[in-house]
Amino acid sequence: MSGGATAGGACRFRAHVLPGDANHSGTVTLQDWVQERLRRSRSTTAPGAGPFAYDVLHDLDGDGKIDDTDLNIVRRNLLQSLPAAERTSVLASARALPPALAAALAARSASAALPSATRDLFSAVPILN
Ligand SMILES: [Ca+2]
Repeated sequence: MSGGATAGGACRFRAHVLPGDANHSGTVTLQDWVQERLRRSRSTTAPGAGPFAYDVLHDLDGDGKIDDTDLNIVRRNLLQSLPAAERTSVLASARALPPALAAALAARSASAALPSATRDLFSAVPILN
């Protein structure tokens, strides 16, 4: 909960970014690649119709078209997953834990997870002191 349910409390938000995870499963899989491939050549100006019409979630670079660049984003990140500890901490933060407990869980998650540029950029833990 933003502000920790306290007026003037710190607002902490966490964003998870996994390039290529078009279906938001938490892992970039062959399914993401197939869905990209079936939407190839769709764009905002020629969206097509049906289940494989243009979908902004599959336009991974946001250029308005689904093309080889988007397929390459999936290919480069194939089998990458969000760290399990990150997913756990999202659930924990959604339950509005007391700030001290939330900070302890975040610190434990940060130390237990694999190195992650995404976590470094979007973590609640400062990367610069
Ligand atoms: Ca694109």
